Amino acid sequence: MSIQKPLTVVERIKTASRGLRGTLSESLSDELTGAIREDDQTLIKFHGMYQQDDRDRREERTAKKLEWLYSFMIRLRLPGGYMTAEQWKALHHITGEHTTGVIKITTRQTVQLHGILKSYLRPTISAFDTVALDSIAACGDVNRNVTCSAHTSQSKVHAEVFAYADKISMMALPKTRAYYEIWLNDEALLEKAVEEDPLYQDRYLPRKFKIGIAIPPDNDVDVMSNDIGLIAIVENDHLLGFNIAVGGGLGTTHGNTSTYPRLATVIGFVSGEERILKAVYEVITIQRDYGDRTDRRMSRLKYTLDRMGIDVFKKELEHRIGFKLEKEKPFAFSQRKDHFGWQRNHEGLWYYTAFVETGRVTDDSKMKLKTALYEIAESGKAAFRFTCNQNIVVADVADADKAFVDEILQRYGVISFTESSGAMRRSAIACVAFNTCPLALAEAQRYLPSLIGKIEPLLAKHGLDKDDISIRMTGCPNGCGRPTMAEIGLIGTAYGKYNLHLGGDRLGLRLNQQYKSDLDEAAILEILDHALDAYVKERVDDESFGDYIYRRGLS
Ligand code: SRM
Ligand code: SF4
Repeated sequence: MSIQKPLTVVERIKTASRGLRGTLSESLSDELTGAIREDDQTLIKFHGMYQQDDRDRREERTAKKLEWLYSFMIRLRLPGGYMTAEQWKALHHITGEHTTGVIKITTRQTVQLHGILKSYLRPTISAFDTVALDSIAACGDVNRNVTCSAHTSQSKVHAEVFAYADKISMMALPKTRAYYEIWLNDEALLEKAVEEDPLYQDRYLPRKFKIGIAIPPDNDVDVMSNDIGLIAIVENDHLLGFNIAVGGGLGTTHGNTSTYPRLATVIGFVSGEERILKAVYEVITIQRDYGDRTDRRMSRLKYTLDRMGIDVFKKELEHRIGFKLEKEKPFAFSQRKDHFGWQRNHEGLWYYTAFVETGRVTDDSKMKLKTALYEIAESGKAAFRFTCNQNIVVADVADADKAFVDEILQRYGVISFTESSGAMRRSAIACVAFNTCPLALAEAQRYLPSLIGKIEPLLAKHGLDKDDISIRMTGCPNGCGRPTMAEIGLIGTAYGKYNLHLGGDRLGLRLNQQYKSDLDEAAILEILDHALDAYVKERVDDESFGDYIYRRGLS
């Protein structure tokens, strides 16, 4: 007789939460602590917030017998990463009030604000609400922010595809009104029955769930890293439908060999809005019903899929949707980097993609990006779009306004910073890591820029300074900066130590492999120096660094 494994603690918290309410209201009114109750720390994620503490100050606070310096991070739900000028102005002011002051663009095309004290959470959410922004389901065991290719100038069907990001996001929102009650003082549910939620029921999903939409030839969303990846199939500027890929996910745990990164597998093609949404919905219900709820390390869709096998999974999906998926259509990606500088779309609107190092929008000695974007927003002459590479597009600028916007970008150093930054630097990604991420083992966004500063002379020495070799760093193996999809991946193992991964491609279609473990900076630089030297001598035609390493193998 097999012994059933117990459900995880998180499962108990979700089902007992009365539609994600828990005791959040009581936690918020407790003035004796800057923290919230333990179970509420799980529930608050479903509302788009995380309890964190300043890790730089832990030791000092502990020595003084003080509570850790708790604060909260808020992540907005922003399907397709789009914001109006009005919304940007509000975001700017909100950031200036009770946060660290930095607007952090994430690798999933939205923004996070850090350092918000408990007492400022409600006012902050309220302020976002006045401009129709929310953080519902930006985190937690639900569908997260739906990403969509950011470069509108690349395709005439962008608007049509982008609309799917919003439709999917709305379809997969939890039905509970808890967010409005707790954060926006809507009338409390009190003793009334909890809202019915046919999709999430009372247990939600076994784990986080992610959906991304790519429009070939761009794969700027790294579509294959998602639980569901939709690849737009476009013929003669007409959207035919989507290839549907399932089971992407990058997180692993050091030392736990059952965990692995996985790229999504394309299982077919689907067309027609109703069918497309139905297919997405039912992939989510399969994960809801078959995902592992006894071990959170093994509960993402990728593991469910590998346990079931692709054929059984597809059969189950077709049974649930009531029609057969068509054979996948051919598609090809040719790039996933951002198109920096000015681009024009088919309607004559202009788009400026600015380089935002590690996604931190702020004013510093390099450029006054935050001031520039605010001045543009105040003029109402542009909207804003975030990219999954942590950059920003100043969007929808009319021909007549281009010079005006350009002058602001010039005046505050945004254009010169974008143009003068090296190719590797501009395509790099680093996750947040210290000082706010509780899971960080090593630095990432605070360190990668200086490491690249040491790699740049090596690139110059080997004549590779114009080559945008992709480098991505994370402070732990959870994969928030998608390091296993880079040509050079650096994954933190301990303070100042990283596993070095090599051999990914530039299109997001091949994972890299671990080459060496626990390297310090000197060792990383030495290995890269040799590898770059060999690459220059032995590469074939226009072979990329990642492809060269992959062909030659790691030794
Ligand atoms: Fe992530 C957890 C930051 C994209 C995989 N991620 C976290 C937390 C919330 C730490 C925590 O659980 O307390 C980090 C907050 C740090 C902070 O202080 O802000 C965090 N993840 C981020 C962001 C902000 C990184 C960035 O610098 O941009 C990205 C926010 C995305 C968003 O807007 O929704 C972010 N995280 C990703 C991605 C990339 C992606 O989705 O394209 C991944 C890999 C893809 C995937 O999901 O497999 C990713 N984050 C994780 C995981 C590992 C999940 C797993 O299946 O094992 C965790 C830990 C967990 O869930 O237990 C995690
Ligand atoms: Fe934190 Fe790890 Fe994600 Fe980096 S990869 S933000 S260190 S959880």
